[in-house]
Order: sequence, then C-alpha cells, then structure tokens
Amino acid sequence: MKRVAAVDLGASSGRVMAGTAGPDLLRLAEVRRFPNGGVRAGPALYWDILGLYRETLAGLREAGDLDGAGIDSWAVDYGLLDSRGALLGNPVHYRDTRTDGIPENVAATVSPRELYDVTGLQQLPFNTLYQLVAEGDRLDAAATLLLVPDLLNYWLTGEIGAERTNASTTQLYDVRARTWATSLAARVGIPSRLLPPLRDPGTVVGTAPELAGLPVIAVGSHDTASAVVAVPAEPGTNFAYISSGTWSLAGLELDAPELSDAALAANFTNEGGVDGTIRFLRNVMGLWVLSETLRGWDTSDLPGLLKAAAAAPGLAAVVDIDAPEFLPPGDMPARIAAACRASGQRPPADRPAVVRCVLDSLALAHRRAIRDAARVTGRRVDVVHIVGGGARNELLCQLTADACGVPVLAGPVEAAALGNVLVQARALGENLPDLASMRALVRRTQEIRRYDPSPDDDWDAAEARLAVLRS
Ligand code: LFR
Repeated sequence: MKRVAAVDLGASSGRVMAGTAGPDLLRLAEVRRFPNGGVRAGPALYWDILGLYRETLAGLREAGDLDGAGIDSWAVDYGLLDSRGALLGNPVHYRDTRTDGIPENVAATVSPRELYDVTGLQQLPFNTLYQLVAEGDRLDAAATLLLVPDLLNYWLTGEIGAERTNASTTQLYDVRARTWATSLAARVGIPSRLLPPLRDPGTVVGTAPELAGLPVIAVGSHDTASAVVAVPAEPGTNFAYISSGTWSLAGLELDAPELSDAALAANFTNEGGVDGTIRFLRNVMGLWVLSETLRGWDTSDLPGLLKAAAAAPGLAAVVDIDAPEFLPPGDMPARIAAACRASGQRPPADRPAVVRCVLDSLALAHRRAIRDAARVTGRRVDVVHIVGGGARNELLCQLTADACGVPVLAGPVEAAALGNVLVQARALGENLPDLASMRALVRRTQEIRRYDPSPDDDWDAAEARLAVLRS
C-alpha cells in the first residue's frame, strides 16, 4: 500500500489530496484546498504562481508521512527561466488577450494543415506556441521554458524537464515522432534551447530537500491526462468521456493520432495520454461560463440556482457556448442575452432561466463534440463517462444523457487527483500494470452514478436552430 500526495491545480481552485492506493483500495482525503484564478494587474491577466507554490508546499507539509508527491495542473501556461534558473516575469493566464491576431500571423508562415500534421493540436488562441510568439523579443533573455507543473517540480527538486502529456498541449510537440517539434518552432521564431528534455509520466523527477527528501514523481501532469486515467470504463466498451470542470474536454481515447482533414475541420486535438494513448477531444467551453455568471451575480448559491434551473422550461433559448465571446472573463449574462437577440431568440428572463440556458447550451455542445468524435473516427459511442466536478451537477449529467441519447456514467468527481495517485502508486511498485487495471480499481472503489437518456426530439430541433446560426 502506498500513501502519496496528489497536488491538483485547477483554474478556479487547487488542492492537495492524500491518496492511499493498494490492492482493492483507493482512497482520497483532502488535506488543503485553496482558491485560484486570474489576477489582473496593469494590462495583463496573470496567475499567482508564487501563491500556488506556497500553498503546495504548505499542503505537502500538512499531509504527513508520504511515499511520494505528484503535481498536475491546467495545460499550456508556463514560466520562463533565465540562465541562472530564476523566473523571468510572472506567468500569464491563458485567458489574457495577448494572443489576439497571433494565430492568423502564424498561419501565414506555417499553414494550419501543416501545423496539424506535426502537432495534431486543435486551434485554441492560447496554445503555448501562440503565447510564445506573443512574447516577442522577451524570449531573448530566456534560457528555459517550464510548464506550470514542471515549474513547481523544479522549485521543489531543482530538476528541469518537460512531462510529456503536458508538453503535448503546447503545439510545439511532434505527436507522431514523440519529440519536440524543433524545426517547426524555429520557423515561428521559438528557439529550441527553451524546450527542456522530455520525461514520461511515472518517472521520478527528484527529491525535495525542503520536504525531508520526499520523492517527487512525474504524473500525467496535464490535469486532463490524469483525469482520463481515472475514467472508470469497462474493457471493451465503446465509451466517450467528458472531463467536466472549468472546461469540458470531450472525446475518445485512441491508440494513435487521428490527423485527417475531417479531424482538422472539426478542430479536434490529439493530446498525449498516460501510457502512450491519445486523447482525441475538443475543448468545450465548460462550466466556466456558469462560474463566471455566478461571480458576476456575487452569489455562491449554486445548489439553489440549479434546483430552480431544473424546474425552468428546457431549451427555451440556446447559444453557441463555444463562441469566442465566452472565453474572456466578463459579464456572461449580457453576452448570453446579446447572443440570443442576435439569433432571434428571447433572452432568458431571470436567473434560473440564464442557468438553464447555459446548461442546455453546454449539453448541446457535449452532444456535438461526442458525435463529431464518433463521426470523424468511424467509431460508435454507447456510453459517455463524465468525470471531474461536473459529475456532481445532476442537471448537467441528465441533460448530457438526453442530448447525446446514450447513458451517462458520472464520477469520480476527483478524477484528476485519482489519476495522479494511481500513476504514482504504480511508479512506487503497486501492481497496476496498465490503464485497464487502474480503471478496474476506480470502478471497484468509487461512487459512479448512472443517468439514462429520456426520449426527446427537442435536442435535434435545438441543434438545428444553432446550425442555422453558425452557417
Ligand atoms: C483543463 C485544461 C484543458 C486545457 C485548459 C487550458 O483544466 O487543462 O485540458 O485545454 O485547461 O490549459
């Protein structure tokens, strides 16, 4: 039996969980939870990276006796180090607008088709490649780029490296050769000296002198990679997954990248998973729109609002939740109202109706992503697993089952932390030879709830309404 700490940093909160894993045992206990989010200072939106490091250290100290610790976080964002290893400037938040117009400029040098051929990544304005291009000549002073978990690992252990699942989200990683795409990087002005040696999940990063020599282990350091490890899929089933939190990462697990024109057109990504798998998925805007709405209303009564939203009429108004206007922080209800007016729909009249509109629209986007994934790969989807915080949102789970027309299996909620723990436990010698054995352990030990679809044609009509708007 192993006892490890999973540090799981999400865009709106971070946590240190103590995890125990052994034969027929997988348990998590929360040690420390702390808020996270963008900090606007002057013209930029930053992360409070030093605060996150301080909380991580404090949580690891509070956790007691440990065999190891591993860190996962959101993807794409990074710190730059100078040649002495000191941080050059505060990491910028991916919702900052500094990359506006950059993807178009890059496309003039490297076509989207070529970029996709090498990296397999979906076009998102905040891909690390675009952020680095936006840095301009500030890169001259930089010696090394470290993604957020790699940066924290470096501060803990002094070791420099790039964990592979997160490296695969940068748009600077060659998804077929499984190396950095150095010549592509050079063409857009990103020097290869910035890209540190790659490391695999399950390898030891080093030991932490400040924590009595605690071993720090590389996990699937992209939170979505760790979450997908803990998807409790039965072997041999045709499953799709949605890792539901700030984002909804919706798609399939594949053995090899899917780089077809259809995949490019549908804007699917091929991110690297644990054990060499491919996470073929699309970023759906996710519960961000709801949490930003609640922030604007200055309320934390999510349970009350969800109850009222469940009783509100369904599909009264739907928006394209993936539209770029919902990406930056701001007044979401106003943006929703504008989107409704622009499409000839009456805007939601009260708060429960706004919440219902967001969740209906999110379920509709889940349906689009899952159906596109199935169509592009020629696979069937018989069940959708929802893991992450959204698995706790009963209305969202039911609406997703209804919209997709297949059962939803919801849970575990703390999938990323569980995936983090499982990969560490294996690295420390527990008998978990493959993803199937890890998932079997999740199935045996975690609560999973089933939602059956209710027969309903309205989703086709709602989709048709949106399809008209998009064309
Ligand atoms: C989810 C996530 C997504 C990534 C987004 C930005 O937390 O890691 O997978 O696209 O955050 O980094």
